[in-house]
Amino acid sequence: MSAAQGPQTPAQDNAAAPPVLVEIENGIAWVTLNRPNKRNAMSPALNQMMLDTLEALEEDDSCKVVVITGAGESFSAGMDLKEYFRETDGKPASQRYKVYRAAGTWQWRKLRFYPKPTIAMVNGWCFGGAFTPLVACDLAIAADTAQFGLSEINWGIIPAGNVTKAVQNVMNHRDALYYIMTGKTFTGTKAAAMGLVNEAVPLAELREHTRALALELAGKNPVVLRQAKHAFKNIAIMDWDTADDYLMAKQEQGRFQDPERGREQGIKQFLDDKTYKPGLGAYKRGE
Ligand code: ACO
Ligand code: V55
Repeated sequence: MSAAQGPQTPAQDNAAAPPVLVEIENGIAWVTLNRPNKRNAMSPALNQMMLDTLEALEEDDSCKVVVITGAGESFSAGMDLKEYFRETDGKPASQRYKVYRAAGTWQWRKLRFYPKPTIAMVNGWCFGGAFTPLVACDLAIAADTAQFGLSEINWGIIPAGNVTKAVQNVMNHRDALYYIMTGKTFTGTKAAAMGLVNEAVPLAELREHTRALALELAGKNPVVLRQAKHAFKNIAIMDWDTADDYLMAKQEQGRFQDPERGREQGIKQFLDDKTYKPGLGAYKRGE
């Protein structure tokens, strides 16, 4: 399947519907987890299709930005307790771990260092395993009414599947342990206040708001965007000296990789042409 082609499929709600829908509009790939009857719980089939979808969009020049959201009233109710856990419980560890690893392959291995900007658009329920792709996306916008929860404790497991690692990356120590240990839900508004998402907006404005952000990113130099996000994520584990050297090297690498020579355009348009001020906006691309 090419994620980028085909008719724009409206959200379907039957067992035969594909578990992921993709619609490309003005450079934005809207990727929808599509098991609304199961609150978009992540099944092995959904995980495989998300991986295929992200791989196809990676090579698709019509996709500049990826938005991940959920069909219906849920973003995602986490891992599918029936298909992902119960139905694999009886299998040998080798087979079980293959299924588990396939989830992580798209949820964080692929997504954290995705070459294009990624936005999680949290339209509703967001539980447990859904925190992994949520945090692995560069940015996140939630409906103020969305409900989040690290519900693992409620059914007797710890947040695995790298949920705990994801949470540690973006939540503070007290908040993270509070929600890991209580399993209580919290709203999109609270998620924004804690910095788990960038912003919470009314549900009716969620798509427009996300679209505006995505279009802003789609208009920026894609090479520099990729370098900037990868650098930010990579330096997390470096000391100052190593980070300094890495960032300098990354910056120099970018100059070789950037076909539009953004840095030179930026300097020229400011110093010579006097057509813009870098402090107040971007240089004109395609000059
Ligand atoms: N796994 C499997 N099936 C699920 C899941 C899930 N995570 N979440 C919802 N479903 C299914 C239900 O079993 C039900 O299926 P059925 O219609 O075949 O009986 C259907 O989706 C609808 O679910 P309801 O519970 O009826 O929906 P409601 O809107 O009342 O509640 C809510 C939504 C709060 C999201 C509830 O479904 C829920 O608590 N889901 C589990 C959330 C969770 O804790 N997920 C695990 C996180 S931990 C982890 O991911 C490792
Ligand atoms: C969890 C999540 C997983 C997984 C195993 O949070 C456990 C529980 C995101 O994937 O593979």
